Amino acid sequence: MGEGRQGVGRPTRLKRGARAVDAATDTKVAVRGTTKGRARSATAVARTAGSNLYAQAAARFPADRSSASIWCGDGPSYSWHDIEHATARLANLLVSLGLEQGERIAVQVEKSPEALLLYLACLRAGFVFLPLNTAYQSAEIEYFVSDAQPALVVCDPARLSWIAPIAKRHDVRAVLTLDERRGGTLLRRAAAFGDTFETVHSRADDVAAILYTSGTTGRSKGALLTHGNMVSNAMTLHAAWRWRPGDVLLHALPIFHVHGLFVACHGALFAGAPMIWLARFDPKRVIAELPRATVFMGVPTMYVRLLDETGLSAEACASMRLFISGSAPLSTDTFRQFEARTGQRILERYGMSETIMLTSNPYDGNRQPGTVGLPLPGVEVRVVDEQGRPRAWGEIGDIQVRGPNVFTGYWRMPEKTREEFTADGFFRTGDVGRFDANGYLTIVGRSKDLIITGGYNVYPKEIESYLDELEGVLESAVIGVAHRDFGEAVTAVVVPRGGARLDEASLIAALKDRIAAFKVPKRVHLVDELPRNTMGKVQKNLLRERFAKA
Ligand code: MLC
Ligand code: AMP
Repeated sequence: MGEGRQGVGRPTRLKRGARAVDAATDTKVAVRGTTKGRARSATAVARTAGSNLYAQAAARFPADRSSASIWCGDGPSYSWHDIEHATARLANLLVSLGLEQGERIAVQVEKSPEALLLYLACLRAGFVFLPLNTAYQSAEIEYFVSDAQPALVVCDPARLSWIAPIAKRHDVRAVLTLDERRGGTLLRRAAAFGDTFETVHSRADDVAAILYTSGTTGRSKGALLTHGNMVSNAMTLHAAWRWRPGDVLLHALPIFHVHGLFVACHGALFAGAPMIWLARFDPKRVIAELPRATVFMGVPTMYVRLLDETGLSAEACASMRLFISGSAPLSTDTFRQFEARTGQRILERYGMSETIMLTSNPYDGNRQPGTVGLPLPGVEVRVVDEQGRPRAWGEIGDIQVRGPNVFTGYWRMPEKTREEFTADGFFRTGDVGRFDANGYLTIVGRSKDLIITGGYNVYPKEIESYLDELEGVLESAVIGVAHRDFGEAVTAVVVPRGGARLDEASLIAALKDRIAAFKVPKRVHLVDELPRNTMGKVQKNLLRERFAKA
């Protein structure tokens, strides 16, 4: 399969503040599609497309469709017209592959505007988008493909040699490629299609995306998020965070998770706000771009790294109206240091793959450090005891949630879905917290055995099973220990099989070959035995204490 460069969106080179040249006049990129017929107005499309997430967003694109929607530094930039035309070409291509509505499209590609356009095209055509972390290696990809049974896989050309055989083994009908510089077969093939497409009609309960969340018991679960879930949460956040004309989002998050793809991109798209698009988080680059932006979203590790830069100052943030943090706990220390340096009080919010956003500190009221704020309008959040009885404020309990944003269930796991919902329809988050007298929620821990490192979730069980398969390993326990940069660092404690000579570096190297780098333990400690309670359960709290300073 040859890998060429091609343009599907015909992006324009755009100076900041300048209007985009209408894509139709850009003849630099050969586009063989037809443009017969005028596109109907976005509002008309939104009406006929029901709850389709793309249609709902497009109805809010700015009236001047030739203005910029995505700025990519020195690379090509996109107008709102470009988004409409490029997603139409891609949607036409997807339909031409014979995909049926509701079929899955698994995507593991580097961050690029075209990757976002592919997501939007899936929505337009009524397919289910399945984003995959670019760090995932073959064992992880094999599982997702076997479980989700996608009809199409889109991957980086550099990974085609090992992904294509996986796809073949699991009867995937087509594999296309996309790299971060517009190379690959996806765009080349899409360029042959027309740039108009009638966005399909979607019902609120039609599935728009599957997000895999790692499993506490081994198997990863695919959370099914509907068009209705996403539209309702996007509209709620639009109001809660006061998106407004003139906003510019500085986008530096990965786009294979809720935070970067749904919260950030939907926020900008529903506000008709342009995005400054950074392929990866680089603190110096973020600080350099701040004067042109008004909104930034990041995980706590990003704020810690911004604070390490001397360039972070009140002047650098003068145009900014909102810094948002989430995906992991933001320390009070980081909140205070950030305020002292910039005058900005970071707004912390809380959510998860299964529910999108649940709570937020207020835009106008007091942003209380150490808390994740108040339940968002329309979202019910309760803290309950082991019998499911509501706890009084100040008392710690399990956090359960209900609302139009909460997912419908796990892909082909009816049992698991039933277990995770209460009889009255609340979802058990697995997080533990308490409300204060003013209704602010604080997350104090998790009932699920989960490590959050730099905003990514790692389930110890999964890493233990990989470790236990290694030659010379008798058993292992994986814990999170406090880490200045990542918040928590994945740490393994390993018992060698009798006589086996193991060393830390080779165990780490062996895991790196198999699983995503962010899941690989930063340290491996070798011990003679694991501490156990009378029931035989490993006492991870003792291990956490013992290795806290390691
Ligand atoms: C990278 N590494 C990590 C890591 N990210 N290790 C642990 N935890 C992480 N999060 C590894 C790298 O592979 C590398 O390994 C080594 O650590 C150093 O990498 P780095 O160069 O420092 O990392 P970098 O590429 O700069 O990435 C750091 C980061 C990134 C913070 C920018 O992790 C990131 O973008 N995090 C955001 C995650 C996110 O979007 N979460 C949202 C989930 S949605 P080696 O061995 O190769 O040297 C969700 C719901 C909600 O949770 O509420 O939002
Ligand atoms: P994920 O399954 O990747 O979507 O991760 C969701 C989990 O991230 C939640 O269940 C919480 O444990 C955690 N999380 C998200 N936001 C916050 C926050 N602001 N503070 C603490 N934990 C958070």
